[in-house]
Amino acid sequence: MATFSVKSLLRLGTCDPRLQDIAKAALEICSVDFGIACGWRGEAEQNDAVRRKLSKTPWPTSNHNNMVGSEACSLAVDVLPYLRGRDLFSLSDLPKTDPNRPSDAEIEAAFRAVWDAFQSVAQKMGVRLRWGGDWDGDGKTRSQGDADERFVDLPHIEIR
Ligand SMILES: [Ca+2]
Ligand SMILES: [Zn+2]
Repeated sequence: MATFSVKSLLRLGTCDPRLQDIAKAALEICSVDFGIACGWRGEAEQNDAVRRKLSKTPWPTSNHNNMVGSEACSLAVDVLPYLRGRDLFSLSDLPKTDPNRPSDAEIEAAFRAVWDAFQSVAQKMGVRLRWGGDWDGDGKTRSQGDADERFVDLPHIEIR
């Protein structure tokens, strides 16, 4: 049985309970192993993400900032696939000449596999999700020719 690491579980624990259930069920059926890079973000973390161009929405307008009362209840999760036993963020940081670096197509395929698993679980649960690789939900990413996808955020999955 596939399980998340303690770190991933802590991050997932800051998310809307529906997202937690979907992520756990998605891990069981996904063709690639993955962890949770981010759930809820506080003010400093959110504004830092905007500065680093990882997010476009300043605190408190991101779905990563959602709260219910005083409790974190992120409506978005950032996933982190593993390829060949290493996490994709560290792999994609490798120089292009490094033979261990996956191609851009491999990287996108890994994120899409995680998205497909989330989507398949969510549809059965009747929850509508949106993926940061295909914001308009037409099935196409920017690399597949969808010029409307101006902000590519492959790790990001949110509740609509
Ligand atoms: Ca699209
Ligand atoms: Zn995100």
